[in-house]
Amino acid sequence: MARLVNRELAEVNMDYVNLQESSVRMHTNGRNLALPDPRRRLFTLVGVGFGLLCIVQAALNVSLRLTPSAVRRNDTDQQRFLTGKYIKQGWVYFHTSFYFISSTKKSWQESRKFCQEQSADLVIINTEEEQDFTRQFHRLTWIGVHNVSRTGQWTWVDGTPLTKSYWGPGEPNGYEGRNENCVEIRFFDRQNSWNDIPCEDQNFWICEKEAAL
Ligand code: MMA
Ligand code: CA
Repeated sequence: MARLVNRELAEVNMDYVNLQESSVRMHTNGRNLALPDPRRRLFTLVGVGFGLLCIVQAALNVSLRLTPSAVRRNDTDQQRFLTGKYIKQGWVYFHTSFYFISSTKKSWQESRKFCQEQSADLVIINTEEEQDFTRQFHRLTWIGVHNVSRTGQWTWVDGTPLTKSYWGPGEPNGYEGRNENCVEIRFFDRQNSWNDIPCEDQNFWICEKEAAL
């Protein structure tokens, strides 16, 4: 028993002595490192491994932020925010868009500016149902058609030319030589309800924001 203890003590001492010796050796080599070679190698490995993990994590962070699903999530957040805003402000939902029907009057340009400030634009009519929707309010209302640079080219506010139009009888006529370069819903009793009219006139207006819910 006593011998065993002694042997153990001796081994511990030897370890200690070896350790001292090697650190002294390393120190005298001028490298000033306190650990023996195998341990130093282990620490280096752990350090390099950790560094690599950090790089991988950083790369993942960057790439994840650019994935389509992350973009979709941001779009959805944005859409939810806008939807809440439109509902609170009394916009109405029809088919796949929100519409704002004004209760005050403005020029065509000012009306458009109002819509754009709400992330929307003056209404663009793509279907017969939408055309009927715009004339149910029985008011003179601006829609998103104008005569760009007075070339006689009637254009939607998104830049697309008219494919289907709903001009009233005898319209557009540039009445008595006037510059009638904007379009209003005027003959709301009939489906062909559009009239060209000076853009400076004061009218109600309809904004549209597409939002597939
Ligand atoms: C108004 C004006 C014109 C329109 C005619 C239709 C009198 O002028 O709105 O743009 O063409 O009415 O009668
Ligand atoms: Ca006219």
